[in-house]
Amino acid sequence: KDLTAYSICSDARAMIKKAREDGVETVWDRLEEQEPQCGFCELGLSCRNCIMGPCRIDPFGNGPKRGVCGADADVIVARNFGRMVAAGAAAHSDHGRDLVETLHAVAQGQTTDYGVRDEAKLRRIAAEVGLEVEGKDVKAVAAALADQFYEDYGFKRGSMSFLGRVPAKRQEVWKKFGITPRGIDRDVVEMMHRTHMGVDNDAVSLCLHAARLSLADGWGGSMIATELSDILFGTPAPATAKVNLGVLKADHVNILVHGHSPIVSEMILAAVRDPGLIAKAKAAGAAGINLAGLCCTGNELLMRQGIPMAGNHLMTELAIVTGAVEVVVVDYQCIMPSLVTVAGCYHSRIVTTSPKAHFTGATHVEFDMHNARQKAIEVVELAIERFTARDQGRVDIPGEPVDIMTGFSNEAILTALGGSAGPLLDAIKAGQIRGAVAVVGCNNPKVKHDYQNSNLIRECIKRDLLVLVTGCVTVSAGKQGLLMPSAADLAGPGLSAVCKALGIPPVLHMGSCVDNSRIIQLCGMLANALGVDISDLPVAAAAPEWYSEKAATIGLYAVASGVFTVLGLAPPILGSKAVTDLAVSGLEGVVGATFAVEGDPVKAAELIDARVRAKRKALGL
Ligand code: BF8
Ligand code: SF4
Repeated sequence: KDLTAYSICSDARAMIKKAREDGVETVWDRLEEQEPQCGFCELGLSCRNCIMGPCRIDPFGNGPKRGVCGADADVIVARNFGRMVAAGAAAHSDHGRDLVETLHAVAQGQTTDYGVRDEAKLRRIAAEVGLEVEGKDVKAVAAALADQFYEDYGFKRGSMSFLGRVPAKRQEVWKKFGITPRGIDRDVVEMMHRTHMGVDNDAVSLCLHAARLSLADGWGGSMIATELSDILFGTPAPATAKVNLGVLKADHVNILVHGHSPIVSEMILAAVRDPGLIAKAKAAGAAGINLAGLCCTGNELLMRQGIPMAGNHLMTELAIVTGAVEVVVVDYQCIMPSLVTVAGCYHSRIVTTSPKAHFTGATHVEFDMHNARQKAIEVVELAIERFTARDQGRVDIPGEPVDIMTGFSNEAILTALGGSAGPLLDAIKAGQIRGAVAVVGCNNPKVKHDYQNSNLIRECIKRDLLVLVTGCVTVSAGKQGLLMPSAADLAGPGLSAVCKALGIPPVLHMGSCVDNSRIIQLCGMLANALGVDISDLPVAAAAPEWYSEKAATIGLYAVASGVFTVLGLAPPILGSKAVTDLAVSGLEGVVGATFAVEGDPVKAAELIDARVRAKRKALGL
């Protein structure tokens, strides 16, 4: 295949070419080897939940219509989808749990490596969730907040902490259909229970519980991860940074952080700024130490610290192919096991840091609350040692970095608007901004890298729709120049004028994937300000190039919160007409929003535009 078939990005294409020359296998090669992929699995019609199976349902011919236990296509598809959503919620929420544990350790004085960087936010959040803050010192407030969040994970008596952010009308909807989330771990575990052979054998019942558990993530685990990351590491504020593989520096020790949690990456950042280590790097012949991010842990450092982004999901192998990366430090999630193999083709090392995420062949340097600063120093020392083994003749860093603007937390957005959502609502009412669209999620080698992500954004801003990005879409947008105020020239006249007046881009970077919780919180604030439900707002979401279980969970909590969501690739549910009908139409009558599946960015934008038009009309706008 021609290189242009793989990616719209020149840095990606250059490194795919180099990978071939260097004999390095990439994700695209392995996808090709897997093709044709299993049609039963693609449709969600295979089941291996027990060892009377594995079973598969024949969707067309005269083959079996039931598994050995008697489960039909609807039940098998719904069970599989339910487990997918549970896995995604578990991933986000377990990441959030690490932050609760860190806050707890800070409160108990068990760590000096971490602390509370945004005390005002700590106090504000603690008061919001009903805790007494007056006259208490920071450690006491932190202790109480950590305890309260621990309960959100487990056997919660009473309402989960952040459900007060959910508009009253939305809460009524959840109550009516029995999908108010009750506890993060509880709802995830219950899905594992329900999908054991012989428990929940009704597709609608399974799908409703999937919705409930996704809400436990969006308004629970992910939201806790976001808010505690801000409290511990600082609430993001607008800043500029740089993106693409050009952020690597040929004469520097290059360290990449990859994964999701800021707990490890923030310590690596502190270590690369250590004058003693910089001196060591210089003594080893480097001009300095350069840190850049990949994927969501990259987003965490980008949002708060302005650290450059080297790439998104499909760029992770290619970053190593530059030959200029000494160490990739990873925590968890979305880290392809292949990275160890790719690193082995160069002088690079993959350093794993979490007791939850070991990779055979990687260097394991386990981080915990008590040793993190010291371990980060060891990792940087390893990178300096690796620099001395680098073959400069194999180094090729493609392209010039592109400028991006970042840091749009809700706090920052409200500040930019002068303190309240009022001006945003006025612009929406006046039709200057017709609506808002969250374009989020991943890359997937099944579709051309960054094509759908960036073109859907272009189509939305053209239609005066403000775009909010998180996760790997951040990099897709950033590399195309869409995260700079100058991109206002590509927007429709109304959005363009608002952006120019405020000096902001038409595409706002709101963080990592757990930070999609910022977006639903913003939706809740807008709905409350108008006295309506989230499903009444002229808003939508899209995950054009999604690949992960986490993205399925995000999509479902968006829909269950009332936000119409367009997926660029179909989830594995098409083997059940009942589940598919529910997803693309039936849910409208339940939660006031549905999914749509559309891979063409123009058509996807038209679907979103139609939704925005209908919602504006219903609001009398
Ligand atoms: O949580 S966007 S590829 S890195 S899953 Fe993964 Fe997808 Fe990237 Fe972040 Ni989100
Ligand atoms: Fe087959 Fe039923 Fe067991 Fe699934 S749960 S593997 S359909 S027997």
